[in-house]
Amino acid sequence: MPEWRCIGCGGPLQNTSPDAPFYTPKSYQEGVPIYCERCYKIRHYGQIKPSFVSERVLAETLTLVESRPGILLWTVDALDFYGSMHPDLIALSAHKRTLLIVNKIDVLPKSLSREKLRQAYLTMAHDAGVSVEDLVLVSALKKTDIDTLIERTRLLSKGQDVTLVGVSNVGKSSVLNAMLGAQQLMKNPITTSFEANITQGLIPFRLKDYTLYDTPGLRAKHAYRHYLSGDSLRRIMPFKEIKPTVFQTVSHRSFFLGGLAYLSFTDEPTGHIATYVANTLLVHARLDENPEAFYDAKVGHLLNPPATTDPSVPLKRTTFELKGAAISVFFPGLGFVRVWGAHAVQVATYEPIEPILHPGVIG
Ligand SMILES: Nc1nc2c(ncn2[C@@H]2O[C@H](COP(=O)(O)OP(=O)(O)OP(=O)(O)O)[C@@H](O)[C@H]2O)c(=O)[nH]1
Ligand SMILES: [Mg+2]
Repeated sequence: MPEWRCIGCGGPLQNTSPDAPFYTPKSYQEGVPIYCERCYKIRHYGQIKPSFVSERVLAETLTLVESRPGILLWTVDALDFYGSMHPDLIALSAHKRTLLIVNKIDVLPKSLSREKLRQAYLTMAHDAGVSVEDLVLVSALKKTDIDTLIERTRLLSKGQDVTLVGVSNVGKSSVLNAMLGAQQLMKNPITTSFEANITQGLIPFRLKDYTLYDTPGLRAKHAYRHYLSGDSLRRIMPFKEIKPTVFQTVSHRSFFLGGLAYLSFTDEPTGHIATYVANTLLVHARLDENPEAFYDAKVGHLLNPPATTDPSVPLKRTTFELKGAAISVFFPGLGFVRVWGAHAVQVATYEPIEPILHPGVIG
């Protein structure tokens, strides 16, 4: 029997041990696509079972992709560019032709100009050390610009293999489903979910001009999404267009992104900010230059997520000198806060998470 893999997640199917990974009660039939039980439960009941993919399997997948000729479609999340970065992919992009897909463009405010966004992402990619030959803004959810993506992919691949890569949850499988759907080939064959680590192995699709592969997402331990699941994860994920919250003054104030991070300003009579995070992540503003005690008392309750049941992760503080510039503070996994006219800000984040200062995508 040739290699028998689940069409939804790419895991190696077996029909002998119901409690072992990638079980199906069905039998092998040549050319018949079959889903493992885990995929079946995600697709029909939204029940998420743990991932079976180890760091070793992820590393082996990358080594395989690196060793074969072909191009990369590196998919990143439009709101979460820095949470979508990964050192192994930055290194891979240096010697593989790479088309950067900025997905989930539907969650950014519609008022932002496409051309300015394109330039801003090219600058962010360049500054992060990513080598890209081309960049396409898409929404797999709304099927925006999927035809453009298909055409650019065809031009860049010249018949060679095409592999979707990226950290978990950026929408690689959704992009692949959208590409297949736009060519009337198959309707959503690959399993997707708002939870992380859904795809479990390489999933090949032989198309007219090239073979297109989905891959398991790499783990982004430098981003909030890695530390949350269930309802808490759902609260930080934007499912529709975000409405920025504007605060006209920052003077002596602290701003809490749920209970996950905060920004604190001293005397800044001219400063103001706008927060670009999921609408469901409530931003709490407080006239208080010393937010630590308030945070400690309210985290998990008024300031949530995290829920009280989530693992507790200590915070660290970083101070940025802003000198009045218009700049964005990025919180990998959450989004960003645009700051205008402030001279300094103290930022508290989960300890493994590095806040990043960059001009970003807002003018
Ligand atoms: N708003 C929005 N959500 C999207 C879009 N594309 C994907 N999503 C959502 O993002 C989540 C993750 O999508 P997947 O396609 O499973 O992501 P993945 O990168 O394949 O994840 P892994 O298989 O775990 O690596 C799901 O909830 C999708 O519905 C998009 O264009 N816009
Ligand atoms: Mg996937």
